[in-house]
Amino acid sequence: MGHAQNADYSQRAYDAIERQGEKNLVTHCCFCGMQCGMNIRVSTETNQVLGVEPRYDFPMNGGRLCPKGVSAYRQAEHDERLMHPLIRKNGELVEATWEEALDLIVSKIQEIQGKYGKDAFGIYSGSSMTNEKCYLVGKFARIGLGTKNIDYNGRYCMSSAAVGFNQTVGIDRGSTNPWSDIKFADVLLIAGSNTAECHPLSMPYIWGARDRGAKLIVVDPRQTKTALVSDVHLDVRPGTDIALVNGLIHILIKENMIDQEFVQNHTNGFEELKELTASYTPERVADITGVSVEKIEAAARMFGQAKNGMVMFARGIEQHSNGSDTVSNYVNMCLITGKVGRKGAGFATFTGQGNGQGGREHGQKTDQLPGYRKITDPEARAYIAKVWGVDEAEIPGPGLSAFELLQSLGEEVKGLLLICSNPMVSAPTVGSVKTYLEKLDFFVAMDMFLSESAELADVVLPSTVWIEDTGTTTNVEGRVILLQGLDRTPGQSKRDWKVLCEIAERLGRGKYFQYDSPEDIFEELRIASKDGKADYSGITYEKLERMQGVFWPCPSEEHEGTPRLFEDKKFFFPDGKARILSFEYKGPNEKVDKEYPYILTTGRVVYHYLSGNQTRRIEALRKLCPEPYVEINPETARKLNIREGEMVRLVSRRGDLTVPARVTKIIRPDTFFVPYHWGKTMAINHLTNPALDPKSKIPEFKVCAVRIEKTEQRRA
Ligand SMILES: Nc1nc2c(c(=O)[nH]1)N[C@H]1C(S)=C(S)[C@@H](COP(=O)(O)OP(=O)(O)OC[C@H]3O[C@@H](n4cnc5c(=O)[nH]c(N)nc54)[C@H](O)[C@@H]3O)O[C@H]1N2
Ligand SMILES: Nc1nc2c(c(=O)[nH]1)N[C@H]1C(S)=C(S)[C@@H](COP(=O)(O)OP(=O)(O)OC[C@H]3O[C@@H](n4cnc5c(=O)[nH]c(N)nc54)[C@H](O)[C@@H]3O)O[C@H]1N2
Ligand code: SF4
Ligand SMILES: [Mo]
Repeated sequence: MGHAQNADYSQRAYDAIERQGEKNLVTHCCFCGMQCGMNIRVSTETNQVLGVEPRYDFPMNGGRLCPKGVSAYRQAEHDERLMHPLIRKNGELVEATWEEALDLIVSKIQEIQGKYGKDAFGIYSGSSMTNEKCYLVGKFARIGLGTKNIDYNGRYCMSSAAVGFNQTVGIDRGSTNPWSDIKFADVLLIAGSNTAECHPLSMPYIWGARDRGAKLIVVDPRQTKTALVSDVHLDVRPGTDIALVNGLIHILIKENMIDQEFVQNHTNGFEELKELTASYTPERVADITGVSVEKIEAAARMFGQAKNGMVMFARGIEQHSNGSDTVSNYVNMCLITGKVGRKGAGFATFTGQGNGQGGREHGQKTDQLPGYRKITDPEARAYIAKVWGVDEAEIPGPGLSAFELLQSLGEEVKGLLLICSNPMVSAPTVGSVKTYLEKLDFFVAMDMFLSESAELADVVLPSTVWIEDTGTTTNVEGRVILLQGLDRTPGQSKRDWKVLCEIAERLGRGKYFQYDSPEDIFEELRIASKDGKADYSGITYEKLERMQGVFWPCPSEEHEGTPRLFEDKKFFFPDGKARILSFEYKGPNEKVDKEYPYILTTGRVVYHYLSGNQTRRIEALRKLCPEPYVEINPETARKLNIREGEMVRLVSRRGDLTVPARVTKIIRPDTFFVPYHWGKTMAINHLTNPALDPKSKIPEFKVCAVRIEKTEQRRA
């Protein structure tokens, strides 16, 4: 990543290159929450996708793309794209017509719901879809199928951040500030985020702050590329962040680095925090976290003495059985030092999926209705019932969360529609997930490539790729943006939203699903979100195009949107005050012991995206990173007599995986790291712990106990 002088490119005039015989489709990357702007180059003659160039006019990425971004377009003409519906006949998936496929789906839905009740048909969806599709799938579940059992992959991703923000500041917008604010911070504390690999185009913003003299503190058990350039790297033992933050707060209080005025007037709960953290002395915290006293003190002072600063975090602190509370504790650092509501002062989670933000606002979550409304709130139910034109009693209550939904397959839930997720790679204990899926009476999957999960389905429906889908997403900043779709559906592929509407039609629920375009759906979403926390009612497609996106809340057409939250220091509780909550350190659900003496943590590499079903098919990316591996500290490797490249077997209480060793000093000696982008015999999720955070229901992907064995064996 180049060293940018200035991360704010919005002033720069730039026109897309015009080439003969080509047109440019103005859109955004389908991968991470940065939602970088790109022009897709399309042949005017054949409508084929030819290539891509970054957009200079979109302020987030100003003329840059990361390795995944530059190759994402290669999905469009990929020869492995699904081009026909598939139906399982005599054990094999064979080509079928839409008529056959939809008839079968509808008859199975009716049969299962007739026999076992409405909730026996479930939906498991995903946040790589546009807001329009996420909204529609939530509505389809509730009043198309009448089931309470819908949840989505964001449960594994953004759910702890959501609970943490809601319980502390009363609203869940991933970032309090626009990204252009980052450069005004005097200190950045980045915890559990491999920013350089997972949100690469955030790095120019961090460089922007560094250019102005900002200090950088990174909390990560690994010396990631981001930690490498930090002033202080707190190389924390996985699962101990609550203790670490208590230790930092202890020093901030002891050395009078608290913003008394802010705490007094705009928060509740400080005295309890002071009392609880009193026993978290630097020595005790060093013992728990494995981080030295000197580094803990240096970081606390660096953060406390800076006027402006931001705390930013990601799944490294969130995918834990106490992930929600860890988020709240990190936010406490900003609250007690008054670093909120200004340029360069605030907090953010790095939103994971492209639409990880919007996807958690409009009703894909089982406990939620559009506009970030609670499905149990009578007023919210009455309002949405009116928008949808149904009786309130027709809207079911909350159902099962994502992993619980998988566990219920074959029991409470007998039929499943999987759309935009690949749990056979991404869910914990993938071995048992296979067993659950096989217990289903009927399983239909919608994807553009045959994923490890779709392979097990009774019916597979061919979706379009994102380039062919018009719609909006909401990026890491809370900025709603418009993606233009190409007018084509190769082979027999079909847009997801149309498929849902057609199934609804056949179920006799068509009158609730009359849309001619994604914009029609968005117009309904605007109304459905009105006066909700995530209020999109003032946003139109025209405005999105004109303004390079609009930050929610945006309650009226005249309103310009809300780039920065809490400028008025009002938090979303009746008394307007933020809630400082305090947390005792308990540690991860599974602790190391004699039999399983090492910690395993899992995550990502820059070249692959999530379950890998998209990026593993792109040759350029596959070549750069063809298989998983395990990072082992040289000291540990020496002790165990493991050499670089040798095959080792990692074993947890739930499963095992054989991978080559990568001996590297970037990782702590007590910890191993394995990336999770592969399935079947290459899936690290055979080992991970399905223990859930009781508040957010996120699985503890970031810590489990393992042992390691040398093996001569290659993988099967
Ligand atoms: N290249 C790439 N980019 C992506 C994605 C992708 O798959 N590939 N996925 C997108 C999505 S959906 C997401 S959710 C984000 C994820 O983005 P990140 O959360 O940044 O990615 P991870 O690799 O899961 O984990 C981040 C870091 O957490 C550290 N970590 C592990 N355990 C702990 C702990 O206990 N405490 C602390 N402080 N740190 C810990 C790991 O060492 C790792 O460096 O990335 C998005 N961007
Ligand atoms: N061990 C471990 N496991 C993890 C994590 C971890 O850090 N460690 N991270 C977790 C996180 S943060 C996440 S977000 C999950 C993600 O896990 P998954 O939800 O499995 O991720 P994807 O690979 O994005 O799956 C999306 C699937 O839908 C398809 N798809 C993409 N776009 C569309 C669309 O518009 N329509 C349709 N119909 N299909 C589409 C893709 O081809 C792909 O097969 O993994 C989680 N699992
Ligand atoms: S940083 Fe994220 S949005 Fe930008 S090009 Fe890379 S994957 Fe795409
Ligand atoms: Mo994610």
